[in-house]
Amino acid sequence: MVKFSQVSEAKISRAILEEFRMMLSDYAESDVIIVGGGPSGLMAGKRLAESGVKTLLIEANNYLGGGAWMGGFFMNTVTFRDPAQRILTEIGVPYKESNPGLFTADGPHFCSRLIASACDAGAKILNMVRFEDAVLRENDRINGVVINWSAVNSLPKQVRCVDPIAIETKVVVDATGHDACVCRKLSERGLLNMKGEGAMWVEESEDLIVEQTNEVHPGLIVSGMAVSAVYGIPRMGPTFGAMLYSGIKAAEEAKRILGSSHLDVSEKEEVKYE
Ligand code: 48F
Repeated sequence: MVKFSQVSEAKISRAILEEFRMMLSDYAESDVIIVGGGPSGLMAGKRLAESGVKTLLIEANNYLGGGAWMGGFFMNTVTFRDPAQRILTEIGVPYKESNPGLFTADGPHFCSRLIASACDAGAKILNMVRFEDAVLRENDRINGVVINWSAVNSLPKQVRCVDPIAIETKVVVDATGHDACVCRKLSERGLLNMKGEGAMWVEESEDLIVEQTNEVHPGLIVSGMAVSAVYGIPRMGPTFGAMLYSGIKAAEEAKRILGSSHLDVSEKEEVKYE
């Protein structure tokens, strides 16, 4: 029979509080904040954290994986076009070739492996936390994000006005999918032009989305389907290769910006987090 160690309720509560406090305190300043934990955000998080970049991913839902759990039409088989099967091999997802150059995998297996690889690489996650607004500095450069618990939106009106908090970073990645929430906030302020998503055309869409994954505004990179919302690129439906390669390109762009960055966020006091 298994016999668990004797640990009181208070100790369990304190362990949670301490760990979470240390994490949030440490990640109040990071190198990169990725908003959105769908396939493109997770892939970007994996590649950045693997390179030693201090990366925080913010996700409004309690679960990560975005639209990739269910594929299309609530059918949880997801598709990938060549060469995206190479990434499936990299993260350990079994797949089949159903047509030349077209691969299928199980959505839940794909999502869970992708989440695990971002976490294994060292990306930190804040789930049930919603991006509300950008922090802007000189010349409107993005310098952080304003966040609040997602549940705040469901509170009665008299307490819904609870103030959010802001956290700082050198680079933000908008990986919020079709909504492109970060870009939309800048667009509302007249700082960014958004064309809106184009109609479905997979063969055009995938290549263009990866090609156009770039820094859309100083300090802000757009990744995944958010690219389509910004540039008017056709949508693609339930095929996910471009989300992975867009995430990889977003990570490369972020590293390029960090390489040329003269900001001093990481020079501030480091809080130890083990
Ligand atoms: O939608 P999502 O999966 O975006 P993606 O990574 O991939 C798109 C595909 O799933 C699919 C497609 C092509 O294959 O057409 O749709 O570009 O993941 C976006 C994530 O961002 C979260 C949202 O809950 C989802 O998990 N998100 C959206 N708004 C916010 C947010 C917000 N304001 N704050 C935090 N997270």
